[in-house]
Amino acid sequence: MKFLTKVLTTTALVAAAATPAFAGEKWDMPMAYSASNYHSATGAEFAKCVTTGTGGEIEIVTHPSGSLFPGAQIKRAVQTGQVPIGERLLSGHANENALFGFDSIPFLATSFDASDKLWKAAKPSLEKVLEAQNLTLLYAVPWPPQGFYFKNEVNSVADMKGIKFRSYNTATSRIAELTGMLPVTIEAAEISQAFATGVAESMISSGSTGYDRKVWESLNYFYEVDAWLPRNYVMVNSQVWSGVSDQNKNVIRGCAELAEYAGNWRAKEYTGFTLQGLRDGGMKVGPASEQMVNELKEIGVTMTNEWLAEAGEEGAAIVDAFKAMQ
Ligand code: PCA
Repeated sequence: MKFLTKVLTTTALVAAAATPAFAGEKWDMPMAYSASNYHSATGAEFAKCVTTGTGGEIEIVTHPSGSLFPGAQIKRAVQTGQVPIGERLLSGHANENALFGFDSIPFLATSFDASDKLWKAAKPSLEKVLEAQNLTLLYAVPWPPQGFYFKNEVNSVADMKGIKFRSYNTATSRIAELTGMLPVTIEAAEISQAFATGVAESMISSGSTGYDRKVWESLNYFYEVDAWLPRNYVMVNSQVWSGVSDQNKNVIRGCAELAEYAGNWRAKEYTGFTLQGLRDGGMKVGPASEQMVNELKEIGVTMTNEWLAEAGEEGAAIVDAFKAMQ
């Protein structure tokens, strides 16, 4: 007994000596997309930057691929303090408040440059909406332009009728309805299986997500439509944030700015790389037919009007501010 006490005491002393004088806080950071994706890589670097910059006072540990919380639950987990920080697709919340869908309006902002301007126009409104939900925005990074994936060749909206379509937000569900497809909401982490089992047979997304999920195993066509560039964002629980020292807040803000810059750069690099990856996987990658683009643009007008009606004056002000930057 005496011996055991001695061993335990010695072990405790050794353990105490091995840990730094100040035991830092550990922040688990759920992320929804695959570890190999640039959003996740950017998040991992951001985490490292914060851990180093705060001298270990705050250690961020990322959990990609929806391994800690699936995408649809991440915002709630951060809001309620189950985790202090997390990353999510911003437009994934458009069902709560139309303003979140500002970046998924078809054909409003179709390039990285335009998407950057649209983000600048929308950011103050979005920060306000998030703040009212106990969330502080840290940084946001776009996805590459969105195009259509299909199993078979599609040249017009009529060709889409009846196809099972994977959606990821309200805009993608609506586009399916307006093209006569059948929407089913599925997280990116689950799509390879959904396509393999036939639960879905098409989607709108970036070349990046198709590449990450190896969709060439099930699908054959990617049509570059450049419909919009949605955005992921990193949020921190506002109560947790207010408990962070000013010095560490500065470090985190600095790391967030770096992450946003690096993420944007990576998004552009990843666009061409992943489209080539789809080709190498055996897919036909190219622009959509003129007819299909024209028909989708008509649908875009309908969806723009619907969004403006839902998002009210604040939504209209975002679009006006964006247009004034052109
Ligand atoms: N990939 C994400 C959102 C947009 C994108 O390009 C997805 O498909 O879930």
